[in-house]
Amino acid sequence: MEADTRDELFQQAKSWIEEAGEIIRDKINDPLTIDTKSDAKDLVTQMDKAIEYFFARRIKQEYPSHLLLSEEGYGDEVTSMDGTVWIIDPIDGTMNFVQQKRNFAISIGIFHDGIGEVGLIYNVMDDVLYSAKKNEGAFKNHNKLPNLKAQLSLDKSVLGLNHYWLCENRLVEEKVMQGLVKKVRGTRTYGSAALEFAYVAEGIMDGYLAMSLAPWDVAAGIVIVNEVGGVTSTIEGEQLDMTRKNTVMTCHPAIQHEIIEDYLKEGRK
Ligand code: 2AM
Ligand code: CA
Ligand code: CA
Ligand code: CA
Repeated sequence: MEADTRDELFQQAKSWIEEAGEIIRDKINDPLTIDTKSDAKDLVTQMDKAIEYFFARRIKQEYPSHLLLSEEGYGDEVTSMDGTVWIIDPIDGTMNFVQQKRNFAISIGIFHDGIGEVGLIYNVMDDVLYSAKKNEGAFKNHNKLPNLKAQLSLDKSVLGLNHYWLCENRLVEEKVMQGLVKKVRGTRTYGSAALEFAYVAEGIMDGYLAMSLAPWDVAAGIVIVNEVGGVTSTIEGEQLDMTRKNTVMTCHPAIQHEIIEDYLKEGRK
């Protein structure tokens, strides 16, 4: 993608994300209609849908040739990453939105022919925007984020993990996760995958692992983390497939190999 096209898309997405954030803040104390999706803990509100619709309408009008890959049904059926694809989660951390009225984000990644060009993660209630353009660094509001620190060992790392890692799965049965959480300095759970990516980019967490995330949970985060020297892959070390769900690990490059080879990889020694 040409640099001026990337700039234009970035400016447009930034102005829309700020506008959408203002709508959410204005209505944060309005009564909520809360529905469930795949199970009783998988929540969606009318705000998730309204904000996604806000973006879908604008993108279709302004960029009719672009595709939208998004969570709540106003997007396109995206089966390939050819062309320009906006990957949007209107509210990432819906449970936090419902329970806490904070700690949620709007996440926008713009990919072109499979390459992440623009990433925006907006912590709406704190009015903090994490952003990046490919090859131009990452920012927290107007401040450029420094590259991740030069050195890091796993025993000094803080990892983002959620409770799903405690439930029945191969890594718990084989006592792998127990080994990993004992090895690291600490673990944290924030409840918004997008914000956890942003915190890895900011260097206040060193990694974040998730068992199953959709493209809209990770698209913006991948671009932002990449710009400060972080890396993102599946928990087996493979590249993510942006057309479907993946296991995900984003982290400081110094700990990636050890976590995958010594802990997560199927059939590790
Ligand atoms: P969401 O709030 O947009 O649904 C919570 O740990 C994180 O995982 C959030 O980023 C949440 O995104 C995401 N997530 C992905 N799939 C989920 C599911 N089926 N149920 C709840 N959260 C899910
Ligand atoms: Ca959801
Ligand atoms: Ca999400
Ligand atoms: Ca969502």
